[in-house]
Formats: sequence, C-alpha cells, structure tokens
Amino acid sequence: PLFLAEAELISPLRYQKTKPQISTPSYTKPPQKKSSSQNQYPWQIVWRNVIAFVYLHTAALYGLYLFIFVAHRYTVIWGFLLGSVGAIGITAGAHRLWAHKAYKAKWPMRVFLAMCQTLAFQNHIYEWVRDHRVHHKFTDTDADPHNSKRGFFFSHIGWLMLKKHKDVKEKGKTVDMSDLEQDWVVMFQKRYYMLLLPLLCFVIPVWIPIHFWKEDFSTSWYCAGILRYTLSLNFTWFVNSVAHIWGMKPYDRFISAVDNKIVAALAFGEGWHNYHHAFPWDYKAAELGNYRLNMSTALIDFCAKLGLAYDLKVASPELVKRRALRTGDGTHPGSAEKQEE
Ligand code: ST9
Ligand code: ZN
Ligand code: ZN
Repeated sequence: PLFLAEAELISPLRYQKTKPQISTPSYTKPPQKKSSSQNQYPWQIVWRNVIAFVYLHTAALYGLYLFIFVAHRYTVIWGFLLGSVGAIGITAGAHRLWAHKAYKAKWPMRVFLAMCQTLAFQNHIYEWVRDHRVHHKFTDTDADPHNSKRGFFFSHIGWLMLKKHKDVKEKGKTVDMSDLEQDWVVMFQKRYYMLLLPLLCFVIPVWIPIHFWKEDFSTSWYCAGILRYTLSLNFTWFVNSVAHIWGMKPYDRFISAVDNKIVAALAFGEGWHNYHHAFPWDYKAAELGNYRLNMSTALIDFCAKLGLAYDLKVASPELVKRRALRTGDGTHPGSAEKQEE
C-alpha cells in the first residue's frame, strides 16, 4: 500500500476543477451553521419517485413474507448473493475506486465492478460519483445532495423525491469529473445504462431462479428483484442518514459523519464514516482492515493479490493517530494512551 503524507489531508480539494480556493482544513473549522434550505426554496416533489419508492417498500414487505415462508432455498441463497454483488459494485466500485480514486484497477476488474454497480441500480457510475464528490466537498450545506442537516428522512430517502437544491447544481459544477470521462468502462455504462440497467438489475436476477430451479415468477420477482433491491438501497442510505447522526467521532469531532458498527456490517464496511470523511482516499474506508466488518476491503485485497488492483492508498498509523489526537472526540484508543502519559 501507498502510505500518504499529511499534505493529502485536504482531500476534497483533489476534486477541484479550477484553482483551489483557500479553505481551512476541517479540523480548524468552527461547527457549521444550521442550514436554512427549507426556507430558501420551495420543495418540488418528484411524484414518479415517490410512487416508485412506495411501491418498492410495500412490495418488499410481501417479498419478505415469500422469502421467509415460500421461497426455494436456492432463491434465498441467490438473494443474498445478489445483494452482496450489488454492494461490492457500490463500495469497491463506485465509491472507493471511482469516486475517491483510493486504488487503481485493471480493466477486467473495472468491467466486473461496473456490472455489479449496474445490478445495484443506484444511477450510473458517473452520476453516482458526481453526487458523492459533491457530498464530500460541500458536506452538510445546501450544496450537499443529501445534506444531513435537513434531518434523517431527507438524508435517507427524501433527497431522491425532490428536485435538487440549486446549490447542488451550481456548486456541483466545480467538481472535476475528467478522470471518469477518460475511463471507457464508465462511459460505456453511462451510454448504454437504460439497456444494461433493467437487464442486470431485474431481468437476469429474476429469470435465473425460474429457469434453473423452477421458482415461480412471483416469488422470484418479489424476492430476487424487489426485496433484494429495496434492502440494499436502505443499507446504502444508512450511510447518508444513520452514519451522519448516531455514533462516535474518533477522528474529527467537527463533522457530522460518525463511525457506526451496525452500518459498517450492513454496508459492507462503509459505516466507518467519521474515518472516511477524515481520510476519504484510504481504500479501506476504515482505520483497521477487519474483514468481517469490511467485506469490500477483503475483496480489494484479494484482487490486489491477483494483480487486478494496485496502488492501494492507506493513511499511515502515525498520521491517523496525530489526527485523532488533534481533532477526535477522545474515543480513539490513541487518545487514551496520550492521557495516561
Ligand atoms: C440511489 C443513490 O439510491 C444512492 C447514493 C448513496 C450514496 C451513499 C454514499 C455512501 C458511501 C458508500 C456506501 C455504500 C454502501 C453499499 C451497501 C450496500 C448493501 N453535481 O439529478 P438531476 C445538474 S439512486 C453537478 O436530474 P433534478 C446536472 O447538470 C436510486 N451537477 O436533478 C444534471 O444534468 P445531467 C435509484 C449536478 O432534476 C442536472 O443538474 N435512482 C449534480 O433536481 C439535473 O440533474 C433514483 O431513485 C451534481 N451533484 O432531479 C433516481 N446533480 O445529469 C434518482 C445534478 O444531464 N434521481 N446536477 O448532467 C432522480 O430522479 C433525480 O436525480 C432527482 C433530482 C429527482 C433526485
Ligand atoms: Zn458522508
Ligand atoms: Zn466517500
């Protein structure tokens, strides 16, 4: 792994298109003011999405019933497998590889991750990454697509039911996306997304149980399709909602992002969100490489052994410890040692 130096700390600036503005690193910033977005612009509800999410969640309840009481045991295994594959596409692919450039991957791995990411149906990689870079650069302001200052519901799902705040679009323009424009895998997926998406997210996942172990269409649709998709959406959204509200701040007490073990387990290692906002370029998205609570790191390490992933970036233990001492909330083990000295 590449151990990175202190200078890399001002990571959001890495995505700046033009000359970086002078900005104080987050550890010296005073707590941010409460957003006044609700007063500044009228909500424009996108009813298509509201209806889709109501359908998804209601149908997922029926799917849960079928999953527990009716489904073939292979369909159950298939459901878990699909959920995991989609999660890997989001965490190891869209998030750590493409949004943060936390490591590099050869094209076969990028193609595999792009297919997994398509299966997860969270918009194409280009759009996902743009929103996520904007989230990191303008966290908890009106320019943050899922600004957690607007409450649990908004940061969880509400942001996908409204037109975006004008600041997201305006300030979002300052984010550099040229690296993705040069990646043919990302551009191919963007171009053919409307064809690839239904195929990889619904048609193939639902067809396989019907064809190979004679599952009936309805059980396959509600379990392998709807339930699996709805759960994985919610587990992902927990990172934006729960992991910006409830948990510890061992690395930076001045930001809303927290470390939350339950989210880490459900979101394949993406719940160490206080660490992640402090060191967004670390490929583990966590200080420690505990595989059980970070399945995505396990996969990247495995691919690195095969030579498919390389240039894995890691924050050095000294850098992490220094940061925790300077800006953490005192819950980092290194802080306790310091107090004993
Ligand atoms: C979904 C995404 O669920 C979830 C992301 C979660 C991220 C979590 C991250 C945490 C870490 C990783 C955790 C992984 C854990 C995984 C565990 C799994 C088990 N910058 O968007 P439009 C401009 S998706 C710059 O339409 P509206 C731009 O010009 C779910 N510019 O805005 C754009 O045009 P174009 C499924 C921006 O009209 C134009 O504005 N999908 C930016 O306000 C219009 O953009 C859905 O539900 C920006 N950031 O509509 C659909 N944004 O694109 C959701 C916009 O041509 N989307 N612009 O360049 C929508 O329907 C709409 O986007 C909308 C807003 C209604 C929400
Ligand atoms: Zn965040
Ligand atoms: Zn991130």
